Amino acid sequence: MDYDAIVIGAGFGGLYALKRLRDDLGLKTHLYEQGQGVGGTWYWNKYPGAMSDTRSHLYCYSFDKELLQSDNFKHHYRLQPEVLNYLEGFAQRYSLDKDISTATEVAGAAWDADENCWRVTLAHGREVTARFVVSALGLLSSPNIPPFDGLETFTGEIVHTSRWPENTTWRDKRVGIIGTGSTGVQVITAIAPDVKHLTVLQRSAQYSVPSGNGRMGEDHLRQIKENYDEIWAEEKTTITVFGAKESKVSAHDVTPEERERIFEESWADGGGFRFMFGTFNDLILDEVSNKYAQDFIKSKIRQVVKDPAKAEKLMPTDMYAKRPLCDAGYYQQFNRENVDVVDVKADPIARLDGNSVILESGESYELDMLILATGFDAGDGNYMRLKLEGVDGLSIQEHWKEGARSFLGIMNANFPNLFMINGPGGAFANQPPAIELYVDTVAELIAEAKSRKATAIEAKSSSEAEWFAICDELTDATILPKVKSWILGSNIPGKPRSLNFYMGGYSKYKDVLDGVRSDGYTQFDFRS
Ligand code: FAD
Ligand code: NA7
Repeated sequence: MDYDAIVIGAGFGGLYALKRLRDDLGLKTHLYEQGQGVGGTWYWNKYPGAMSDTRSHLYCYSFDKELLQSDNFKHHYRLQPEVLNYLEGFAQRYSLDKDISTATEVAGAAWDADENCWRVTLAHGREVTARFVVSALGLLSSPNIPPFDGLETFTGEIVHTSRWPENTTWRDKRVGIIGTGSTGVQVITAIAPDVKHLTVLQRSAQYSVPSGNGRMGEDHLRQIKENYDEIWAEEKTTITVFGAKESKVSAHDVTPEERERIFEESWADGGGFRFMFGTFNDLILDEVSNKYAQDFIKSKIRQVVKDPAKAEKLMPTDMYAKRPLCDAGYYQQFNRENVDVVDVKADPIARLDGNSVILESGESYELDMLILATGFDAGDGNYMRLKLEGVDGLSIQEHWKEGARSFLGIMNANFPNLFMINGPGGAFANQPPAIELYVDTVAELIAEAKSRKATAIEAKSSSEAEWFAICDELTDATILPKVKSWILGSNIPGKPRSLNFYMGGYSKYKDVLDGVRSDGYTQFDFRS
Protein backbone atom coordinates (compact mmCIF):
# COMPACT_ATOMS: atom_id res chain seq x y z
CA MET A 1 0.00 0.00 0.00
CA ASP A 2 1.36 3.47 -0.89
CA TYR A 3 0.02 5.29 2.16
CA ASP A 4 -1.78 4.67 5.41
CA ALA A 5 -3.97 7.69 4.69
CA ILE A 6 -4.71 10.02 1.81
CA VAL A 7 -6.25 13.42 2.49
CA ILE A 8 -8.02 15.32 -0.29
CA GLY A 9 -8.23 19.13 -0.08
CA ALA A 10 -5.91 21.68 1.57
CA GLY A 11 -8.34 23.99 3.38
CA PHE A 12 -8.81 24.25 7.15
CA GLY A 13 -10.04 20.63 7.17
CA GLY A 14 -7.41 18.90 5.04
CA LEU A 15 -4.45 20.70 6.60
CA TYR A 16 -5.49 19.81 10.12
CA ALA A 17 -6.26 16.21 9.08
CA LEU A 18 -2.79 15.84 7.59
CA LYS A 19 -1.22 17.16 10.78
CA ARG A 20 -3.30 14.96 13.10
CA LEU A 21 -2.93 11.71 11.18
CA ARG A 22 0.74 12.16 10.36
CA ASP A 23 2.08 13.75 13.54
CA ASP A 24 -0.24 12.40 16.24
CA LEU A 25 -1.15 8.95 14.87
CA GLY A 26 2.14 8.40 13.05
CA LEU A 27 0.41 7.43 9.80
CA LYS A 28 2.17 7.73 6.46
CA THR A 29 -0.11 10.38 5.02
CA HIS A 30 -0.25 12.38 1.80
CA LEU A 31 -2.54 15.24 0.77
CA TYR A 32 -3.72 16.03 -2.75
CA GLU A 33 -5.06 19.50 -3.62
CA GLN A 34 -6.30 20.56 -7.04
CA GLY A 35 -5.39 24.24 -6.50
CA GLN A 36 -1.88 25.56 -7.05
CA GLY A 37 -1.58 26.36 -3.35
CA VAL A 38 -3.02 25.59 0.08
CA GLY A 39 -5.83 27.51 1.79
CA GLY A 40 -9.00 26.03 0.24
CA THR A 41 -11.78 28.63 0.36
CA TRP A 42 -9.22 31.35 1.02
CA TYR A 43 -6.99 30.31 -1.86
CA TRP A 44 -9.91 30.39 -4.32
CA ASN A 45 -12.03 33.34 -3.17
CA LYS A 46 -9.82 36.32 -3.99
CA TYR A 47 -12.61 38.60 -5.10
CA PRO A 48 -12.60 42.23 -3.90
CA GLY A 49 -14.06 42.58 -0.43
CA ALA A 50 -13.71 38.89 0.47
CA MET A 51 -13.68 38.39 4.21
CA SER A 52 -14.74 35.99 6.91
CA ASP A 53 -17.62 37.11 9.09
CA THR A 54 -16.74 35.00 12.09
CA ARG A 55 -14.92 37.18 14.60
CA SER A 56 -11.17 37.10 13.84
CA HIS A 57 -10.16 35.55 17.13
CA LEU A 58 -12.53 32.63 16.48
CA TYR A 59 -11.84 32.09 12.78
CA CYS A 60 -8.77 29.98 13.48
CA TYR A 61 -7.77 26.65 14.99
CA SER A 62 -8.47 26.62 18.70
CA PHE A 63 -6.10 23.80 19.67
CA ASP A 64 -2.75 25.52 19.24
CA LYS A 65 -2.16 27.91 22.14
CA GLU A 66 1.19 29.13 20.85
CA LEU A 67 -0.30 29.96 17.47
CA LEU A 68 -3.22 31.77 19.13
CA GLN A 69 -0.71 33.96 20.96
CA SER A 70 1.42 34.77 17.93
CA ASP A 71 -1.51 35.40 15.59
CA ASN A 72 -1.70 39.17 15.06
CA PHE A 73 -4.94 39.90 13.26
CA LYS A 74 -5.71 43.56 12.78
CA HIS A 75 -9.50 43.70 12.27
CA HIS A 76 -12.58 42.34 14.00
CA TYR A 77 -13.00 40.14 10.92
CA ARG A 78 -10.21 38.66 8.84
CA LEU A 79 -9.88 39.71 5.23
CA GLN A 80 -9.19 37.01 2.63
CA PRO A 81 -5.42 37.66 2.36
CA GLU A 82 -5.15 37.42 6.15
CA VAL A 83 -6.88 34.03 6.32
CA LEU A 84 -4.83 32.73 3.42
CA ASN A 85 -1.69 33.96 5.11
CA TYR A 86 -2.75 32.25 8.35
CA LEU A 87 -3.32 28.90 6.62
CA GLU A 88 -0.09 29.10 4.62
CA GLY A 89 1.68 29.86 7.90
CA PHE A 90 -0.03 26.87 9.52
CA ALA A 91 1.20 24.58 6.73
CA GLN A 92 4.74 25.89 7.17
CA ARG A 93 4.66 25.75 10.95
CA TYR A 94 3.97 22.02 10.88
CA SER A 95 6.06 21.29 7.75
CA LEU A 96 2.94 20.05 6.01
CA ASP A 97 4.09 21.17 2.56
CA LYS A 98 6.46 18.24 2.10
CA ASP A 99 3.49 15.85 2.23
CA ILE A 100 1.22 17.88 -0.04
CA SER A 101 0.90 17.64 -3.82
CA THR A 102 -0.79 20.78 -5.11
CA ALA A 103 -2.16 21.11 -8.66
CA THR A 104 -3.23 17.48 -8.32
CA GLU A 105 -6.90 16.75 -8.66
CA VAL A 106 -8.34 13.49 -7.40
CA ALA A 107 -10.65 12.03 -10.04
CA GLY A 108 -12.07 9.15 -8.04
CA ALA A 109 -11.54 6.31 -5.59
CA ALA A 110 -12.71 2.72 -5.45
CA TRP A 111 -12.94 0.48 -2.40
CA ASP A 112 -10.87 -2.69 -2.67
CA ALA A 113 -12.65 -5.18 -0.40
CA ASP A 114 -9.89 -7.80 -0.74
CA GLU A 115 -7.20 -5.51 0.63
CA ASN A 116 -9.47 -3.25 2.72
CA CYS A 117 -8.02 -0.18 1.07
CA TRP A 118 -8.93 2.64 -1.31
CA ARG A 119 -7.58 2.80 -4.86
CA VAL A 120 -7.43 6.54 -5.49
CA THR A 121 -7.18 7.78 -9.08
CA LEU A 122 -5.51 11.11 -9.74
CA ALA A 123 -6.78 13.20 -12.64
CA HIS A 124 -3.62 12.56 -14.64
CA GLY A 125 -4.27 8.81 -14.41
CA ARG A 126 -1.90 7.58 -11.69
CA GLU A 127 -3.35 5.25 -9.04
CA VAL A 128 -2.32 5.44 -5.38
CA THR A 129 -3.56 3.21 -2.58
CA ALA A 130 -4.26 3.90 1.06
CA ARG A 131 -6.00 2.22 3.97
CA PHE A 132 -7.92 5.40 4.83
CA VAL A 133 -9.14 8.39 2.82
CA VAL A 134 -10.09 11.68 4.43
CA SER A 135 -12.03 13.82 1.98
CA ALA A 136 -11.97 17.48 2.95
CA LEU A 137 -13.46 18.69 -0.33
CA GLY A 138 -15.15 21.75 1.14
CA LEU A 139 -18.70 22.76 1.96
CA LEU A 140 -18.72 25.87 -0.25
CA SER A 141 -16.20 24.95 -2.87
CA SER A 142 -17.82 23.76 -6.10
CA PRO A 143 -18.80 26.93 -8.03
CA ASN A 144 -22.39 27.25 -9.24
CA ILE A 145 -22.29 28.61 -12.76
CA PRO A 146 -25.87 28.86 -14.05
CA PRO A 147 -26.07 27.69 -17.68
CA PHE A 148 -27.05 31.05 -19.18
CA ASP A 149 -27.55 30.93 -22.93
CA GLY A 150 -24.56 32.59 -24.59
CA LEU A 151 -22.26 32.15 -21.55
CA GLU A 152 -19.53 30.49 -23.61
CA THR A 153 -19.52 33.18 -26.27
CA PHE A 154 -19.79 36.25 -24.01
CA THR A 155 -17.28 38.71 -25.46
CA GLY A 156 -16.72 40.79 -22.32
CA GLU A 157 -14.66 39.61 -19.36
CA ILE A 158 -16.56 37.06 -17.30
CA VAL A 159 -15.50 35.82 -13.89
CA HIS A 160 -16.95 33.69 -11.10
CA THR A 161 -16.07 35.17 -7.72
CA SER A 162 -14.50 31.94 -6.47
CA ARG A 163 -12.16 31.83 -9.47
CA TRP A 164 -11.13 35.49 -9.39
CA PRO A 165 -8.06 36.08 -11.60
CA GLU A 166 -5.08 37.72 -9.86
CA ASN A 167 -4.53 40.61 -12.26
CA THR A 168 -7.96 41.76 -13.26
CA THR A 169 -9.38 45.20 -12.56
CA TRP A 170 -12.89 46.57 -12.39
CA ARG A 171 -11.78 50.21 -12.30
CA ASP A 172 -13.53 52.47 -14.80
CA LYS A 173 -15.34 49.53 -16.37
CA ARG A 174 -19.03 48.94 -17.03
CA VAL A 175 -19.56 46.03 -14.68
CA GLY A 176 -22.59 43.77 -14.23
CA ILE A 177 -23.00 41.41 -11.30
CA ILE A 178 -25.39 38.48 -10.94
CA GLY A 179 -25.88 37.42 -7.34
CA THR A 180 -26.54 39.27 -4.11
CA GLY A 181 -25.68 36.63 -1.52
CA SER A 182 -22.88 37.07 0.99
CA THR A 183 -20.34 37.20 -1.83
CA GLY A 184 -22.29 39.58 -4.07
CA VAL A 185 -22.90 41.94 -1.17
CA GLN A 186 -19.17 42.00 -0.37
CA VAL A 187 -18.13 42.53 -4.00
CA ILE A 188 -20.69 45.25 -4.68
CA THR A 189 -19.67 47.16 -1.58
CA ALA A 190 -15.98 46.90 -2.47
CA ILE A 191 -16.09 47.84 -6.16
CA ALA A 192 -18.96 50.34 -6.43
CA PRO A 193 -16.78 53.42 -5.76
CA ASP A 194 -14.33 52.56 -8.54
CA VAL A 195 -16.37 51.21 -11.43
CA LYS A 196 -17.61 53.35 -14.27
CA HIS A 197 -21.04 51.81 -13.86
CA LEU A 198 -22.37 48.89 -11.86
CA THR A 199 -25.53 47.02 -12.84
CA VAL A 200 -26.67 44.74 -10.03
CA LEU A 201 -28.79 41.99 -11.59
CA GLN A 202 -30.68 40.96 -8.48
CA ARG A 203 -32.97 37.92 -8.32
CA SER A 204 -33.67 37.93 -4.58
CA ALA A 205 -33.24 41.04 -2.48
CA GLN A 206 -31.23 40.39 0.67
CA TYR A 207 -31.40 41.17 4.35
CA SER A 208 -27.99 42.45 5.37
CA VAL A 209 -26.88 44.23 8.53
CA PRO A 210 -23.72 46.25 9.13
CA SER A 211 -20.65 44.16 9.87
CA GLY A 212 -19.17 46.66 12.30
CA ASN A 213 -15.76 45.68 11.00
CA GLY A 214 -12.86 47.93 11.78
CA ARG A 215 -9.38 47.92 13.20
CA MET A 216 -9.04 46.15 16.49
CA GLY A 217 -7.44 48.20 19.26
CA GLU A 218 -4.28 46.83 20.84
CA ASP A 219 -5.92 46.65 24.25
CA HIS A 220 -8.75 44.57 22.88
CA LEU A 221 -6.31 42.20 21.18
CA ARG A 222 -4.27 41.88 24.37
CA GLN A 223 -7.41 41.15 26.37
CA ILE A 224 -8.38 38.39 23.96
CA LYS A 225 -4.95 36.84 24.13
CA GLU A 226 -4.88 36.95 27.92
CA ASN A 227 -8.24 35.26 28.14
CA TYR A 228 -8.15 32.82 25.25
CA ASP A 229 -8.78 29.71 27.34
CA GLU A 230 -11.90 31.19 28.91
CA ILE A 231 -13.10 32.65 25.60
CA TRP A 232 -12.88 29.34 23.74
CA ALA A 233 -14.32 27.40 26.66
CA GLU A 234 -17.29 29.76 26.76
CA GLU A 235 -17.74 29.86 22.98
CA LYS A 236 -17.75 26.09 22.75
CA THR A 237 -20.87 25.99 24.90
CA THR A 238 -22.77 27.99 22.26
CA ILE A 239 -24.73 26.90 19.21
CA THR A 240 -22.83 28.72 16.50
CA VAL A 241 -19.38 29.59 18.03
CA PHE A 242 -19.51 32.75 15.92
CA GLY A 243 -18.70 35.09 18.80
CA ALA A 244 -22.32 36.24 18.88
CA LYS A 245 -23.66 35.88 22.40
CA GLU A 246 -26.84 33.92 21.78
CA SER A 247 -30.02 35.36 23.21
CA LYS A 248 -32.24 33.34 25.52
CA VAL A 249 -35.23 35.64 25.01
CA SER A 250 -38.07 35.24 22.52
CA ALA A 251 -38.96 38.25 20.41
CA HIS A 252 -42.51 37.75 21.75
CA ASP A 253 -41.46 38.25 25.35
CA VAL A 254 -40.53 41.91 25.16
CA THR A 255 -42.47 45.08 24.47
CA PRO A 256 -42.31 46.56 20.95
CA GLU A 257 -40.10 49.37 22.30
CA GLU A 258 -37.68 46.92 23.89
CA ARG A 259 -37.61 44.84 20.70
CA GLU A 260 -36.73 47.92 18.69
CA ARG A 261 -34.04 48.87 21.19
CA ILE A 262 -32.45 45.41 21.01
CA PHE A 263 -32.49 45.39 17.21
CA GLU A 264 -31.03 48.92 17.13
CA GLU A 265 -28.26 47.97 19.53
CA SER A 266 -27.34 44.95 17.45
CA TRP A 267 -27.48 46.99 14.22
CA ALA A 268 -25.07 49.48 15.77
CA ASP A 269 -22.69 46.75 17.02
CA GLY A 270 -22.72 44.86 13.74
CA GLY A 271 -22.50 41.20 12.71
CA GLY A 272 -24.92 38.96 10.81
CA PHE A 273 -24.84 36.05 13.23
CA ARG A 274 -25.03 38.49 16.14
CA PHE A 275 -28.21 39.96 14.63
CA MET A 276 -29.88 36.65 13.83
CA PHE A 277 -28.93 34.77 17.02
CA GLY A 278 -27.90 37.45 19.52
CA THR A 279 -31.05 39.58 19.49
CA PHE A 280 -33.69 36.92 20.14
CA ASN A 281 -33.66 33.16 20.35
CA ASP A 282 -36.47 32.45 17.91
CA LEU A 283 -35.86 34.46 14.75
CA ILE A 284 -35.38 31.27 12.72
CA LEU A 285 -37.97 29.29 14.66
CA ASP A 286 -41.03 31.49 14.68
CA GLU A 287 -42.50 33.27 11.67
CA VAL A 288 -43.86 36.17 13.70
CA SER A 289 -40.53 36.77 15.44
CA ASN A 290 -38.85 36.53 12.08
CA LYS A 291 -41.26 39.13 10.70
CA TYR A 292 -40.17 41.57 13.42
CA ALA A 293 -36.59 41.25 12.19
CA GLN A 294 -37.68 41.54 8.54
CA ASP A 295 -39.58 44.73 9.28
CA PHE A 296 -36.69 46.24 11.21
CA ILE A 297 -34.16 45.60 8.44
CA LYS A 298 -36.59 46.83 5.79
CA SER A 299 -37.05 50.06 7.70
CA LYS A 300 -33.26 50.49 7.70
CA ILE A 301 -33.12 49.92 3.93
CA ARG A 302 -35.74 52.64 3.48
CA GLN A 303 -33.73 54.99 5.69
CA VAL A 304 -30.44 54.36 3.93
CA VAL A 305 -31.45 54.23 0.27
CA LYS A 306 -32.50 57.69 -0.87
CA ASP A 307 -34.12 56.81 -4.21
CA PRO A 308 -37.50 55.24 -3.34
CA ALA A 309 -37.60 53.24 -6.59
CA LYS A 310 -34.20 51.66 -5.85
CA ALA A 311 -35.18 51.11 -2.21
CA GLU A 312 -38.33 49.28 -3.33
CA LYS A 313 -36.30 46.93 -5.54
CA LEU A 314 -33.91 46.25 -2.66
CA MET A 315 -36.77 45.29 -0.34
CA PRO A 316 -36.59 41.54 0.41
CA THR A 317 -39.77 39.52 -0.13
CA ASP A 318 -38.62 36.22 1.43
CA MET A 319 -38.35 35.51 5.13
CA TYR A 320 -35.10 36.35 6.91
CA ALA A 321 -33.95 32.74 6.76
CA LYS A 322 -30.87 32.41 4.61
CA ARG A 323 -27.39 32.45 6.06
CA PRO A 324 -27.28 35.87 7.80
CA LEU A 325 -25.27 38.52 5.98
CA CYS A 326 -23.35 41.56 7.09
CA ASP A 327 -21.65 44.26 5.10
CA ALA A 328 -19.45 47.33 5.14
CA GLY A 329 -22.07 49.68 3.67
CA TYR A 330 -23.96 47.63 1.08
CA TYR A 331 -27.22 49.57 0.85
CA GLN A 332 -25.29 52.88 0.82
CA GLN A 333 -23.75 51.94 -2.53
CA PHE A 334 -27.15 52.32 -4.18
CA ASN A 335 -27.07 56.06 -3.40
CA ARG A 336 -24.32 56.37 -6.00
CA GLU A 337 -25.30 57.61 -9.43
CA ASN A 338 -23.17 54.90 -11.03
CA VAL A 339 -24.95 51.98 -9.30
CA ASP A 340 -28.27 50.53 -10.50
CA VAL A 341 -30.30 47.57 -9.38
CA VAL A 342 -32.33 45.54 -11.85
CA ASP A 343 -34.99 43.09 -10.71
CA VAL A 344 -34.26 39.89 -12.63
CA LYS A 345 -36.95 37.99 -10.76
CA ALA A 346 -39.60 40.19 -12.38
CA ASP A 347 -37.74 40.24 -15.70
CA PRO A 348 -35.42 37.20 -15.83
CA ILE A 349 -32.15 36.97 -17.69
CA ALA A 350 -32.93 35.48 -21.11
CA ARG A 351 -29.42 35.19 -22.55
CA LEU A 352 -25.99 36.72 -22.93
CA ASP A 353 -25.28 38.11 -26.35
CA GLY A 354 -21.93 39.57 -27.38
CA ASN A 355 -20.98 41.63 -24.35
CA SER A 356 -24.58 42.23 -23.25
CA VAL A 357 -26.98 40.66 -20.79
CA ILE A 358 -30.45 40.47 -22.33
CA LEU A 359 -33.57 40.17 -20.18
CA GLU A 360 -36.81 38.48 -21.23
CA SER A 361 -38.41 41.88 -21.85
CA GLY A 362 -35.65 42.62 -24.36
CA GLU A 363 -33.99 45.16 -22.03
CA SER A 364 -30.23 44.84 -22.48
CA TYR A 365 -27.11 45.86 -20.56
CA GLU A 366 -23.80 46.26 -22.35
CA LEU A 367 -20.87 45.40 -20.11
CA ASP A 368 -17.10 45.27 -20.08
CA MET A 369 -17.13 42.78 -17.22
CA LEU A 370 -19.72 40.35 -15.88
CA ILE A 371 -19.24 39.02 -12.36
CA LEU A 372 -20.98 35.78 -11.41
CA ALA A 373 -21.50 35.89 -7.65
CA THR A 374 -23.83 32.94 -8.05
CA GLY A 375 -22.54 30.86 -5.17
CA PHE A 376 -21.86 27.18 -4.84
CA ASP A 377 -23.23 23.71 -5.32
CA ALA A 378 -22.76 23.35 -1.57
CA GLY A 379 -22.00 20.21 0.41
CA ASP A 380 -22.09 17.37 -2.08
CA GLY A 381 -21.05 19.46 -5.13
CA ASN A 382 -17.44 18.30 -5.22
CA TYR A 383 -18.41 14.71 -4.40
CA MET A 384 -20.77 14.51 -7.37
CA ARG A 385 -17.83 15.24 -9.70
CA LEU A 386 -15.89 12.24 -8.36
CA LYS A 387 -16.04 8.63 -9.50
CA LEU A 388 -16.29 7.40 -5.95
CA GLU A 389 -17.25 3.74 -5.51
CA GLY A 390 -17.79 2.00 -2.21
CA VAL A 391 -18.75 -1.59 -1.36
CA ASP A 392 -19.83 -3.61 -4.45
CA GLY A 393 -19.11 -0.62 -6.67
CA LEU A 394 -21.90 1.50 -5.14
CA SER A 395 -21.38 5.04 -6.45
CA ILE A 396 -21.74 8.11 -4.25
CA GLN A 397 -24.20 9.49 -6.83
CA GLU A 398 -26.41 6.42 -6.33
CA HIS A 399 -26.02 6.47 -2.54
CA TRP A 400 -27.06 10.13 -2.42
CA LYS A 401 -29.65 10.07 -5.20
CA GLU A 402 -32.39 11.16 -2.81
CA GLY A 403 -30.19 13.78 -1.20
CA ALA A 404 -26.76 13.82 0.41
CA ARG A 405 -26.60 12.17 3.83
CA SER A 406 -24.15 10.64 6.26
CA PHE A 407 -23.61 9.72 9.88
CA LEU A 408 -22.46 12.84 11.80
CA GLY A 409 -21.32 14.52 8.55
CA ILE A 410 -18.34 12.20 8.78
CA MET A 411 -19.09 8.75 7.37
CA ASN A 412 -21.36 6.90 4.97
CA ALA A 413 -22.59 3.34 5.15
CA ASN A 414 -21.02 1.26 2.34
CA PHE A 415 -17.99 3.55 2.14
CA PRO A 416 -15.64 2.01 4.72
CA ASN A 417 -12.50 3.88 5.80
CA LEU A 418 -13.69 7.00 3.95
CA PHE A 419 -14.07 9.95 6.31
CA MET A 420 -15.56 13.27 5.32
CA ILE A 421 -14.69 16.61 6.86
CA ASN A 422 -17.67 18.93 6.60
CA GLY A 423 -19.88 16.30 5.03
CA PRO A 424 -23.69 16.62 4.92
CA GLY A 425 -25.18 16.69 8.40
CA GLY A 426 -22.22 18.30 10.17
CA ALA A 427 -22.71 20.95 12.83
CA PHE A 428 -24.25 24.31 11.91
CA ALA A 429 -21.44 26.41 13.34
CA ASN A 430 -18.35 28.47 12.79
CA GLN A 431 -16.27 26.16 10.67
CA PRO A 432 -12.73 26.00 12.11
CA PRO A 433 -13.73 24.68 15.55
CA ALA A 434 -16.32 22.38 13.97
CA ILE A 435 -13.63 21.10 11.61
CA GLU A 436 -11.39 20.38 14.59
CA LEU A 437 -14.17 18.22 16.01
CA TYR A 438 -14.58 16.24 12.76
CA VAL A 439 -10.84 15.71 12.35
CA ASP A 440 -10.33 14.75 15.99
CA THR A 441 -13.21 12.26 15.69
CA VAL A 442 -11.69 10.76 12.54
CA ALA A 443 -8.34 10.39 14.32
CA GLU A 444 -10.12 8.80 17.26
CA LEU A 445 -11.99 6.31 15.03
CA ILE A 446 -8.81 5.30 13.24
CA ALA A 447 -7.06 4.81 16.59
CA GLU A 448 -10.02 2.76 17.81
CA ALA A 449 -9.89 0.56 14.70
CA LYS A 450 -6.19 0.01 15.31
CA SER A 451 -6.74 -0.93 18.94
CA ARG A 452 -9.36 -3.50 17.82
CA LYS A 453 -6.94 -4.77 15.15
CA ALA A 454 -9.56 -3.89 12.55
CA THR A 455 -8.56 -2.83 9.05
CA ALA A 456 -11.98 -1.50 8.10
CA ILE A 457 -14.45 0.73 9.89
CA GLU A 458 -17.83 1.72 8.51
CA ALA A 459 -20.90 3.57 9.76
CA LYS A 460 -23.93 1.29 10.01
CA SER A 461 -26.85 2.05 7.65
CA SER A 462 -29.07 2.41 10.70
CA SER A 463 -26.73 5.04 12.19
CA GLU A 464 -26.89 7.05 9.01
CA ALA A 465 -30.69 6.79 8.82
CA GLU A 466 -31.15 7.73 12.49
CA TRP A 467 -28.80 10.71 12.23
CA PHE A 468 -30.57 12.05 9.20
CA ALA A 469 -33.98 11.62 10.81
CA ILE A 470 -32.67 13.88 13.61
CA CYS A 471 -31.22 16.37 11.11
CA ASP A 472 -34.52 16.40 9.22
CA GLU A 473 -36.55 16.96 12.35
CA LEU A 474 -34.37 19.79 13.63
CA THR A 475 -34.32 21.51 10.25
CA ASP A 476 -38.07 21.21 9.87
CA ALA A 477 -38.52 22.83 13.27
CA THR A 478 -36.96 25.97 11.76
CA ILE A 479 -38.23 28.21 9.00
CA LEU A 480 -35.11 27.57 6.88
CA PRO A 481 -36.91 25.18 4.46
CA LYS A 482 -39.29 28.02 3.58
CA VAL A 483 -36.69 29.87 1.53
CA LYS A 484 -34.40 28.65 -1.23
CA SER A 485 -30.77 28.62 -0.21
CA TRP A 486 -27.61 26.55 -0.29
CA ILE A 487 -28.26 25.41 3.30
CA LEU A 488 -30.71 22.82 1.95
CA GLY A 489 -29.32 22.61 -1.57
CA SER A 490 -32.37 24.42 -2.93
CA ASN A 491 -30.24 27.09 -4.66
CA ILE A 492 -29.47 24.52 -7.37
CA PRO A 493 -32.39 23.80 -9.72
CA GLY A 494 -33.44 20.14 -9.59
CA LYS A 495 -31.18 19.18 -6.69
CA PRO A 496 -32.94 16.96 -4.11
CA ARG A 497 -33.21 18.33 -0.57
CA SER A 498 -29.70 17.98 0.81
CA LEU A 499 -29.27 18.85 4.45
CA ASN A 500 -25.90 20.38 4.85
CA PHE A 501 -26.30 20.81 8.60
CA TYR A 502 -27.29 19.36 11.92
CA MET A 503 -29.14 22.39 13.27
CA GLY A 504 -28.44 21.52 16.90
CA GLY A 505 -25.19 23.43 16.39
CA TYR A 506 -21.73 22.97 17.83
CA SER A 507 -22.30 22.28 21.53
CA LYS A 508 -25.06 19.70 21.03
CA TYR A 509 -23.07 18.07 18.24
CA LYS A 510 -20.14 17.77 20.62
CA ASP A 511 -22.45 16.11 23.17
CA VAL A 512 -23.49 13.63 20.48
CA LEU A 513 -19.84 12.78 19.83
CA ASP A 514 -19.27 12.30 23.56
CA GLY A 515 -22.24 9.90 23.55
CA VAL A 516 -20.84 7.93 20.60
CA ARG A 517 -17.55 7.57 22.45
CA SER A 518 -19.12 6.53 25.74
CA ASP A 519 -21.38 4.02 23.92
CA GLY A 520 -18.22 2.31 22.67
CA TYR A 521 -18.72 3.28 19.00
CA THR A 522 -21.64 0.89 18.57
CA GLN A 523 -22.83 2.97 15.59
CA PHE A 524 -19.92 1.59 13.55
CA ASP A 525 -18.88 -1.83 12.26
CA PHE A 526 -15.22 -2.75 12.70
CA ARG A 527 -13.83 -5.55 10.49
CA SER A 528 -10.46 -7.22 10.03
P1 FAD B 1 -12.32 24.31 1.68
O1 FAD B 1 -11.60 25.42 2.29
O2 FAD B 1 -13.39 24.60 0.71
O3 FAD B 1 -11.21 23.39 0.98
C1 FAD B 1 -11.55 22.32 0.15
C2 FAD B 1 -10.39 22.08 -0.80
O4 FAD B 1 -10.59 20.82 -1.45
C3 FAD B 1 -10.30 23.13 -1.90
O5 FAD B 1 -9.04 23.74 -1.88
C4 FAD B 1 -10.51 22.33 -3.18
O6 FAD B 1 -9.73 22.81 -4.25
C5 FAD B 1 -10.09 20.94 -2.76
N1 FAD B 1 -10.69 19.90 -3.59
C6 FAD B 1 -12.00 19.69 -3.83
N2 FAD B 1 -12.18 18.63 -4.64
C7 FAD B 1 -10.93 18.17 -4.92
C8 FAD B 1 -10.46 17.09 -5.72
N3 FAD B 1 -11.29 16.27 -6.39
N4 FAD B 1 -9.13 16.89 -5.79
C9 FAD B 1 -8.25 17.69 -5.11
N5 FAD B 1 -8.65 18.73 -4.35
C10 FAD B 1 -9.99 18.95 -4.26
N6 FAD B 1 -17.15 29.77 7.38
C11 FAD B 1 -17.22 30.26 8.62
O7 FAD B 1 -17.34 29.49 9.56
N7 FAD B 1 -17.13 31.59 8.85
C12 FAD B 1 -16.98 32.49 7.87
O8 FAD B 1 -16.92 33.67 8.11
C13 FAD B 1 -16.92 32.00 6.52
N8 FAD B 1 -16.77 32.84 5.49
C14 FAD B 1 -16.73 32.34 4.22
C15 FAD B 1 -16.58 33.21 3.17
C16 FAD B 1 -16.53 32.74 1.87
C17 FAD B 1 -16.34 33.68 0.73
C18 FAD B 1 -16.71 31.36 1.62
C19 FAD B 1 -16.74 30.82 0.22
C20 FAD B 1 -16.85 30.48 2.67
C21 FAD B 1 -16.85 30.95 3.98
N9 FAD B 1 -16.96 30.10 5.06
C22 FAD B 1 -17.01 30.60 6.33
C23 FAD B 1 -16.99 28.64 4.86
C24 FAD B 1 -15.56 28.10 4.60
O9 FAD B 1 -15.65 27.37 3.45
C25 FAD B 1 -15.08 27.32 5.81
O10 FAD B 1 -14.97 28.18 6.92
C26 FAD B 1 -13.71 26.64 5.66
O11 FAD B 1 -12.79 27.48 5.02
C27 FAD B 1 -13.87 25.32 4.93
O12 FAD B 1 -12.67 24.60 4.98
P2 FAD B 1 -12.60 23.15 4.32
O13 FAD B 1 -11.22 22.67 4.48
O14 FAD B 1 -13.68 22.30 4.84
O15 FAD B 1 -12.95 23.37 2.78
P1 NA7 C 1 -25.36 32.43 -2.38
O1 NA7 C 1 -25.65 32.87 -1.03
O2 NA7 C 1 -25.87 31.10 -2.82
O3 NA7 C 1 -25.87 33.56 -3.38
C1 NA7 C 1 -25.91 33.36 -4.76
C2 NA7 C 1 -26.60 34.52 -5.41
O4 NA7 C 1 -26.66 34.29 -6.82
C3 NA7 C 1 -28.03 34.71 -4.95
O5 NA7 C 1 -28.32 36.07 -4.92
C4 NA7 C 1 -28.82 34.02 -6.06
O6 NA7 C 1 -30.13 34.47 -6.19
C5 NA7 C 1 -28.00 34.40 -7.26
N1 NA7 C 1 -28.22 33.51 -8.40
C6 NA7 C 1 -27.89 32.20 -8.49
N2 NA7 C 1 -28.27 31.73 -9.69
C7 NA7 C 1 -28.87 32.75 -10.35
C8 NA7 C 1 -29.47 32.86 -11.62
N3 NA7 C 1 -29.55 31.82 -12.45
N4 NA7 C 1 -29.99 34.06 -11.98
C9 NA7 C 1 -29.90 35.13 -11.13
N5 NA7 C 1 -29.35 35.08 -9.91
C10 NA7 C 1 -28.83 33.89 -9.52
O7 NA7 C 1 -23.77 32.38 -2.65
P2 NA7 C 1 -22.63 33.30 -2.05
O8 NA7 C 1 -21.38 32.99 -2.79
O9 NA7 C 1 -23.06 34.70 -2.00
O10 NA7 C 1 -22.51 32.84 -0.58
C11 NA7 C 1 -22.33 31.46 -0.26
C12 NA7 C 1 -21.75 31.31 1.09
O11 NA7 C 1 -20.34 31.54 1.02
C13 NA7 C 1 -22.21 32.32 2.10
O12 NA7 C 1 -23.40 31.99 2.69
C14 NA7 C 1 -21.07 32.34 3.08
O13 NA7 C 1 -21.18 31.25 3.95
C15 NA7 C 1 -19.90 32.16 2.23
P3 NA7 C 1 -31.32 33.77 -5.31
O14 NA7 C 1 -31.09 34.25 -3.91
O15 NA7 C 1 -31.10 32.28 -5.43
O16 NA7 C 1 -32.56 34.22 -5.93
